[in-house]
Amino acid sequence: MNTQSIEFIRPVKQPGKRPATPQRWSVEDVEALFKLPFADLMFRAQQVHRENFDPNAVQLSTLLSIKTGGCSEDCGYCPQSAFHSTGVENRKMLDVDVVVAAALAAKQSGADRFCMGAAWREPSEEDMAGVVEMVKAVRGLGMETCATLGMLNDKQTEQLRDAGLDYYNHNLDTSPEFYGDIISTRDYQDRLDTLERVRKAGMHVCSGGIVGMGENLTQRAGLVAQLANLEPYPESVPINNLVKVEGTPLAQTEDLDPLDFVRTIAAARITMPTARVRLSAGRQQMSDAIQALCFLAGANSIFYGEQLLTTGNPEAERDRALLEKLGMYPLAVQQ
Ligand code: SAM
Ligand code: DTB
Ligand code: SF4
Repeated sequence: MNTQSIEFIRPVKQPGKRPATPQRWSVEDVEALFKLPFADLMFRAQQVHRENFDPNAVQLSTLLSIKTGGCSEDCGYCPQSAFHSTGVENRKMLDVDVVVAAALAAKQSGADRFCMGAAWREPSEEDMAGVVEMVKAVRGLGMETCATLGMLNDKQTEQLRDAGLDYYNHNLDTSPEFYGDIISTRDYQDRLDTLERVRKAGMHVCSGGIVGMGENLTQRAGLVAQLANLEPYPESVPINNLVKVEGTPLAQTEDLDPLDFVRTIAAARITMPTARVRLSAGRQQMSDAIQALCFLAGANSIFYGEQLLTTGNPEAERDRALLEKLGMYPLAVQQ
């Protein structure tokens, strides 16, 4: 056996170091990754993954929708937009004790991070008071906290940081070129500005996107390049496969070839070596085999629990069985 390859595949269990000068990626560079023979792409992704992480440990985040539906944005994929009739019931912000009970149940089920999502364009002052209480209480349970509340101003990022929020999720969603086909009520720069504020306040950035919305390969590569060129790139990168919800403008979009989804994960891993790449929405529609390929491609995080925000996710028991079958384990167990 070639000893050099053994050197390459030794897992490093303490990720977190980042290259002093991160590599800049052109859209063409990322496109070239997508066009590699599948085995070559997977090999490169595995090399990068194993240089930076224990390849068998998976981080588990549980999501809760703390405010559902009736959103004033027109995101074409989203069942919670007031522009689309999807049958999602509008629900006002949950009480703190309901959120804490859900977080505790998630912790007991094995999750290490709890992510609170709200169908807002941006939170109001009153909304922020409630969220701050939730973040403090969930942190008090010893879990990592994440929130996704829409656009934020400077004061709000500081409030969240002071409450102890570990991660703020705000997705770029797609490439700048395709963005206008999907959303018209806020622009790409608004998203970049919010990410910048989150970074400046000192919180970890969670930002990714959705594939399978009808974008072409260049546009898919464009999303990955945008994320990879953020300085620094996000600590957490959710890659969602579009969940097609009846009543949304994207409900009839043609399915993305599952291997192209796997390639997107691999490209994210190669271009953002120390990021946690999350195999996010769309797992309920995915076979175990494709999910296993995603882990091989460098995904090392999932949403864990029966529900995403308004749509379904695999049962926790099924996920535990899948991880066991693959010889993988939750990060919380490994620590
Ligand atoms: N309203 C806030 C915002 O948009 O920033 C936070 C919640 S929003 C639902 C969070 C993210 O969920 C979106 O940015 C999008 O990437 C993802 N998402 C929403 N609907 C989806 C769908 N049908 N399929 C896949 N991902 C979806
Ligand atoms: C992310 O990138 N995906 C999650 C989370 N961040 C907030 C949301 C997925 C939502 C899927 C559709 C739904 O359940 O409403
Ligand atoms: Fe609103 Fe967020 Fe859905 Fe867009 S993705 S419609 S901002 S809840």
